[in-house]
Amino acid sequence: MSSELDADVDILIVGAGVTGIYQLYLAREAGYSVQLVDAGTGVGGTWYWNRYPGSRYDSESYTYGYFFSEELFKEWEWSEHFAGQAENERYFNHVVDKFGLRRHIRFSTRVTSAVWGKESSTWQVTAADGYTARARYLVAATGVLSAPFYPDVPGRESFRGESYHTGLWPKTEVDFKGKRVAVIGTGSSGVQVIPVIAPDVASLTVYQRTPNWATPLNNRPVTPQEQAELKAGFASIKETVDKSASGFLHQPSAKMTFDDSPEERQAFYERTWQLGGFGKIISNYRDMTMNPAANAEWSRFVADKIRAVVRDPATAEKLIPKDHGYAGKRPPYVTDYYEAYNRPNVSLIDLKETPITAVTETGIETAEGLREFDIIVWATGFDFGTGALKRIGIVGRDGLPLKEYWADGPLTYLGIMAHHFPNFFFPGGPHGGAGNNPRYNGDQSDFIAGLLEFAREHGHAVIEAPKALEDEWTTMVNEAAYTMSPFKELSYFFGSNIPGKAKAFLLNSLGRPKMLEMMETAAKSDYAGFFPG
Ligand code: N01
Repeated sequence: MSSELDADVDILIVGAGVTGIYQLYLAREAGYSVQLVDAGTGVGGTWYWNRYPGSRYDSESYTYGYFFSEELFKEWEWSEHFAGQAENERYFNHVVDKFGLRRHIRFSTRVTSAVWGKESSTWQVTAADGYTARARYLVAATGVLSAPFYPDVPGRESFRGESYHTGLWPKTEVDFKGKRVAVIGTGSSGVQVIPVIAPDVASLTVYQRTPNWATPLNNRPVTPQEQAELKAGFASIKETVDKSASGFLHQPSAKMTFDDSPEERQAFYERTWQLGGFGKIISNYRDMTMNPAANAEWSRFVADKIRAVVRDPATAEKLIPKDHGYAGKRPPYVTDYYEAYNRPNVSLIDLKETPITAVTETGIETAEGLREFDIIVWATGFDFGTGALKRIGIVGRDGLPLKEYWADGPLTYLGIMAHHFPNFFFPGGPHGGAGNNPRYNGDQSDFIAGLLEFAREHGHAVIEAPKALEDEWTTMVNEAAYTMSPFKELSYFFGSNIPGKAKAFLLNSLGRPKMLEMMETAAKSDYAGFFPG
């Protein structure tokens, strides 16, 4: 090791979330020297940072963990079908300890710059605390929902009470008992936190700009019989998620919306309502997301469910989305969310009617006046997809900053690599997945491991995504954004929630099988074009 450097390794991984941990495992198994760094003080990524009350999976727990070890799958018993943050964090700690990975991880290390050195063909990495490292390969497993977003509200910093962002929740417990609380934002985070804190607080004021189509998560404990079935079913569960378009266990329905009579449709919708999480999209009528008339039918059904729960009709109408149908934005899955609005201590402010004008020392001001609070919860989301990658100061070949290369939106090969950025990989980044993220991200990590192995065997020091392949993938995902994706341009999947951000699609809606097919094609061609010089 060089005397001036803290680490001089084959592979430096940034991020100790689900993807980074798996990439670390693969690197260590392949015999590379490897260092993983993370800004936090513990592992878990999303499940380390988002520790707000109510934070939990809305994908089935056993499909969201790892499948690389049958022993791990069988020994870890998820207590609920949709496990909570604390359990998810325990799981990642268990994985890291079981496979002896912790000693490769350096915490409290926030990377501030990573510069490609042409002469040495290595990355020079620097962190905020002065840490420096050199690595042949740099893997940014920094996640898509890891750069928290605060809206630019005048006076935000002046608030003298407690203030928290759901994505940067403190490790110490926040005491909501008897407090006057504001929650700003009703995305998946806001709608999880609201019903959990509502019974404790003196008052809860929800500031909603746009309502979302929240439907029941239908969570419940995993019974001992189900535990046994999960263990016995490892191979078939793995096969099902591997073959599914989005990496889930839910199976698509064979039917179209208008194949059924209105009565049959109502009965089908009621059955679909009982499914867990994303079952309401995947196992709905096949045309529910892409046929506007079909989408309107299901959206009407959901709107009626909201009206049936929320006792005040005016509040119910405010909670029903009017600017997009179901799945036009990423829908949240909830437990007792709409019920919370029936409590006398919960009120809803519609920001379309009365926008926030300022945050003051004591509260939040809208056109209707000032409301005073003890705690403000900012559930205002993230700079999705590219936010974290653009913040870590990556500078590629010829001094090109990634931020500049992606000014108009990401350009990627399979959501893994970018031309101009040799020996740099970002599994779990933009253009990678749309569905069960750990499955897609794991595929990307496997692809990277295969590519590195090939380069090692054949003596290639530099790997770079060919421009033609990057163009091909970027064009494909951008076209599929309009032909295969239910998400509309108002969704943060197009960057629309961040003022000034280029409007560009940040997911891959082509499906997991297509990505796997293209990976296989690259491997079969011996990664033709990937080794310049
Ligand atoms: O963020 P969001 P999130 N003034 O962007 C509002 C995953 N996740 O953290 O819609 C007032 O969805 C904004 O309003 P609008 C999941 O993928 C998963 O909730 O822009 N309000 C919106 O209501 C999810 O999709 C789970 O009009 C402002 C909210 O803030 C993703 O993370 C749980 C505002 C942001 O919603 C992000 O969810 C939680 C402003 N200036 C999260 N700016 C699981 O269940 C923004 N808002 C696994």
